[in-house]
Amino acid sequence: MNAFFQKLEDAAGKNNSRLCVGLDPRINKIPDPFRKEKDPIFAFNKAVIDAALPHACAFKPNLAFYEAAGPDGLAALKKTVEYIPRDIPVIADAKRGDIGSTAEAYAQAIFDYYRFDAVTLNPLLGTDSIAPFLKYEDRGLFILCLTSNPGSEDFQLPQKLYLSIVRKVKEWNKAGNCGLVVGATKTEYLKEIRALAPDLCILIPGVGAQGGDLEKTLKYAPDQTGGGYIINVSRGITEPPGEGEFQKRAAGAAKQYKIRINSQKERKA
Ligand code: OMP
Repeated sequence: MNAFFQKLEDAAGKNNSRLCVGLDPRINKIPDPFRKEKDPIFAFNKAVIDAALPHACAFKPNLAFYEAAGPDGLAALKKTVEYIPRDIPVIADAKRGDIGSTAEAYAQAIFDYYRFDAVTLNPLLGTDSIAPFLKYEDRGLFILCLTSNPGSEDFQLPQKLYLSIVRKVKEWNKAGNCGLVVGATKTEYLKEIRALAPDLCILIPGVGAQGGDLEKTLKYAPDQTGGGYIINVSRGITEPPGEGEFQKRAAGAAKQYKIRINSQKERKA
């Protein structure tokens, strides 16, 4: 197992959790006490991280939300990556995909400057767009396979493009640094994806705000050893339901997701 996936498995074991917490700060949704701080995005993220840390195996900031806030947002992103304890992996949700020479710069930004442990990538531009990332053999690359949004029906489902992607990712995975992204709203396709890729780790977003089915997801997500998947929840934790103190609600939401994931695991065992 490469260094990133080993770190992910160690964190999952230590916290008994396959929950990845998405850090997607929407500036107009940040609660008041944090919004008044000098660095509202970082103050908010810090509160979410502290609350969710005992229940998480990874964090996944989506770069769009930081880019939307300009230079301050990017500074907050850097501070956020540095704040997360080193034994918990941090995944850059960047969905990068460009010609090789540009992909080179994207890879440097994500792995050398921000020092993320892993990244999400869009495979549409093919092998040379992924190659600069593949060179980072100790990191993780989660390649979009079948996404959670309605638009996945335009290109990914026709002619079963998602299965061609799985086959290509298996070719790319010589260093063991590749995984897949499959939306939790697409559980009916998860069984065939898992059958074709029994060993690849699958990052599964779409539970919570997008209404993905956690129970059905967990039926097919695990590999033969019971591992090899993580479930991402962003708004379900960063915009937790209920009234009262934010951090308590965020911790409660993360704990509940962890328990729900684990109870399905136990039922299957
Ligand atoms: P919530 O819907 O708030 O839980 O957020 C989901 C997060 O996962 C967002 O950052 C999305 O951009 C990301 N995501 C999807 O929702 N669907 C996908 O198919 C892939 C991703 C992703 O790559 O993480």
